[in-house]
Amino acid sequence: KARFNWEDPLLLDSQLTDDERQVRDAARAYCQDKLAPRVLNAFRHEQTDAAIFREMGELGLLGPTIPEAYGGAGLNYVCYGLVAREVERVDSGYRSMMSVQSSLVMVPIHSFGNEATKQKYLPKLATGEWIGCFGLTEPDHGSDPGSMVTRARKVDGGYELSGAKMWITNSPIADVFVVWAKDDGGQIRGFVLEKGWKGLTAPAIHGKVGLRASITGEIVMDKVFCPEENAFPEVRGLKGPFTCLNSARYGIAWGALGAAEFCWHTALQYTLDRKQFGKPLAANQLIQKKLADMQTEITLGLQGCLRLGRMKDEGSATPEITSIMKRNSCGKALDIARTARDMLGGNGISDEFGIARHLVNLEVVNTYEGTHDIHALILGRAMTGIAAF
Ligand code: TGC
Ligand code: FAD
Repeated sequence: KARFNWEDPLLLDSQLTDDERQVRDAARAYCQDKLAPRVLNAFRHEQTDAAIFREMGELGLLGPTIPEAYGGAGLNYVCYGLVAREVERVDSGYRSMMSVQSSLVMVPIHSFGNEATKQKYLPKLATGEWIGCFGLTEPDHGSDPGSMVTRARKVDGGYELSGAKMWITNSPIADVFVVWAKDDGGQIRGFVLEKGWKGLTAPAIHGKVGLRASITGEIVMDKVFCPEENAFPEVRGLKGPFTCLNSARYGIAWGALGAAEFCWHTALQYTLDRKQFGKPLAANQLIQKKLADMQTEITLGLQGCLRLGRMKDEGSATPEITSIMKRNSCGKALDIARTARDMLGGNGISDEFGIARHLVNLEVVNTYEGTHDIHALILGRAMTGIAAF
């Protein structure tokens, strides 16, 4: 007789290959042994530990889908998603650090860079020796990056970049900057800049109430010279940055549910342990309904993520499906974190229990890489043919 597995009702585990399970288990062991013990301090004191990049690099967690010839692990997208889920189970900030490096820096260099650029940057980004960041958002252009005002003026031997990018993960500690700017003809192009180039600075943004373990900053470019070979030769328009976002949004879809799983499991254990009115909180119908809602949304969401991963691996995924999954995972994870916070009562407010940290992190995750509503509009356009942006 089949037995109900409350933690994995649709038996996701059994739908993975042995290799995928191995990657998942290795990532889980690293995250629980090395990241979980650091996160409380990192979040409390807004400290980003750059050593994490090298640790992740050693395990092959940076650019996992990039071919081995360029230093990547050559894994499939399902593995990438499973890793994101494990990292974000500990903290969305750590997943942010990893996914920017992997999807938003290594993917564009691999997809759009010339051979010399790939050889120069990818191996060092894969080991974590170099840290990367991705500059698309500007102070006045977030959901509408097509209106960016950063300019790349053609000069002898290359381009001169001027402008400012805002809310950029990793930028203050980055060695490599993938930035998007409009050329003289008004077309969006991608450029790879390096720390220390004249006119390039990346001041940190302090005082974030979420994602405090992951440093965020600006990118300020005052006539930064970028040689021709560091401009992506072919890609033009928003297709460039959005190709990277398709990969990063997919990782977020898995990751947010990892954070939600942490909140669900913590709320379950807490309500089993804590007694009020002479019985465990878990003995109340209202509590059990909340737990069942969490279980249902996480189970369905993870199954959708796995399906999207398989579609990416077989080449049938579309950006719209990614919007469905990114939007659903973030919105549901945020609801779950809020409910779990409530179920822990006063302790839910303490950073010691991790729930409030996940809650404020997920507020960010629900906003970046396309807000919840922007993804609804992408889907609305796909159904109606009407762009309502
Ligand atoms: P639209 O007309 O829709 O498209 C313009 C061109 O881009 C192409 N395109 C895509 N290509 C590949 N993948 C996708 N997902 C694509 N989406 C669009 C499209 O085919 C078209 O190509 P072409 O050849 O015809 O020119 O452009 P729009 O200006 O109307 O776009 C509107 C909208 C809302 C879809 C878009 O701007 C959007 O998604 N806005 C959200 C902005 C966003 O996601 N920003 C993310 C910044 S990076 C970040 O947040 C990193 S946080 C990371 C972390 O810390 O983990
Ligand atoms: P806005 O675009 O001003 O949106 C504000 C509100 O208006 C939202 O609710 C939005 O849904 C809504 N809205 C906007 N347009 C419409 C419309 N047409 N119809 C209905 N509602 C609308 N960016 C990068 O490029 N690289 C990074 O590494 C990066 N990391 C980040 C890290 C953090 C911690 C944060 C907070 C942000 C990061 N971002 C990054 C930026 C992020 O992608 C943007 O914040 C996001 O795209 C939203 O843009 P915005 O903040 O300008 O909000």
